[in-house]
Amino acid sequence: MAHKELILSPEFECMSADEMAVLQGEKLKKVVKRCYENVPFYTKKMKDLGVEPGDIKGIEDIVKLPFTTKDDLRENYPNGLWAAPKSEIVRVQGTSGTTGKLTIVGYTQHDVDVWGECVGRCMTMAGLTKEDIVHVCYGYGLFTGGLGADFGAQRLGALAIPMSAGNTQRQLMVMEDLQATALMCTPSYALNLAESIVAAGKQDAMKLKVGIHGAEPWTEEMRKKIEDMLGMDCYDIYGLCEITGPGVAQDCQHHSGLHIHHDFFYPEVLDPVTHEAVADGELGELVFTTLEKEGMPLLRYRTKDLTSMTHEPCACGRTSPRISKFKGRTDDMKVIRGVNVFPTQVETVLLSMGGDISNHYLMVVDRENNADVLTVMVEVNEGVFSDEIGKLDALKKEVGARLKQALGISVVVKLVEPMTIQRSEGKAKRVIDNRGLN
Ligand code: DLL
Repeated sequence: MAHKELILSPEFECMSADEMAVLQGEKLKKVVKRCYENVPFYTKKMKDLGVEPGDIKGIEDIVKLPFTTKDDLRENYPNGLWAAPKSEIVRVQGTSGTTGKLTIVGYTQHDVDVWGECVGRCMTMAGLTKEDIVHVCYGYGLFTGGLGADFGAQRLGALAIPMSAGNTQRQLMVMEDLQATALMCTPSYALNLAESIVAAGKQDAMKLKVGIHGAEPWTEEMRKKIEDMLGMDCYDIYGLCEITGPGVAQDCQHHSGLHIHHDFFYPEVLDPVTHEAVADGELGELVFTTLEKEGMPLLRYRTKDLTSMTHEPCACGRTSPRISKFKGRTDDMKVIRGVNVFPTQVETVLLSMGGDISNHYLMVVDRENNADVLTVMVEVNEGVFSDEIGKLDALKKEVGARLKQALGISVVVKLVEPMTIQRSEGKAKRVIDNRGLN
């Protein structure tokens, strides 16, 4: 695309590898000392491993440090991992999950500023400037999506419209009246909004040119779909509340992987079982160490997100490592009859079929007579049901055959009428597992 690259903080985003390693090493020494001296959990973990802050001399020593898991966060709920006095904490954010114990993360003002810098870099990567009007439908609240987007817009001086999700007609009205140029929301909600905009015949009335979507896995096919429906360029933004929120990484205009802001978050991609680093290009679990956080710094936090990393230079000029689009989380991978299945695989098949197949699907896993059964419910266009029966059957067979080829297991396909599957306003629910495992 003919587009001048914009880089918000080139001194860091384009820093040479050698200089970056020195900077990361200095930051790591500080953050390890902070954890060791202020967080009893880390003092004990490091003592158990026989490691002291003085053993950390550079970034390569990161492998000496202990891991941190989601369970560690739960066990230290709500503030057992904070490394700053309460008076220095200016806000908390949390996980978007609605079940189980929340994960609460405390931020100092400096943490909030760094977060804004990261989202600001991402928005700049997507070509946004202070002239832009950003319609934000990520939820505002404990979930980091809404406020994160807002902090990024503030960093740029752009105008943020703090909508949160819901009430689609009102969303469309505000988007049109304020002539929003960018949309920030989950990809599933973007699709939901796109369908409403098309149904209302409002494509030409909207001025959207950029979409920044994340918080859930989505495929290239989904990106193309949203781009085609709304005539905008879509970007994939990644983050998690434990590390900062959105803004940990995002793809640039070359769309060849997500650039990690590695001056703030040091990434490792590890084999989830052996915990050894995997080679560039190989799939593994993403693990982060926050290099500058004050409120709740984390050492080697195991995200459960599966990706691969590359250190190859990118045409945009940024020198940061890039991670591939996420395949899913270790915990939304379903093992069905011994085969690993991700919702993103189903999405790729369905969205590439087009035609009468819509973009909405739901996977249901059951256990019948001791065997796993995967049912994929797929919405099809209205017309298919009124056509002769043969067409419906043929379509069902074709979807089944394509899914079987992609997943390696046979699937029960249920074609359902439009609007049968619940629309998402935040993170879409793609799988219902009725097997009662774990
Ligand atoms: O989802 C933060 C966020 C908000 C990211 C808005 C992007 C946009 P949590 O609720 O803590 O935080 O959920 C984090 O969501 O570990 C991934 O499994 C998943 N996730 C986030 N972004 C992406 C993405 C926010 N771009 C968890 N692609 C993470 C795939 C993503 N999965």
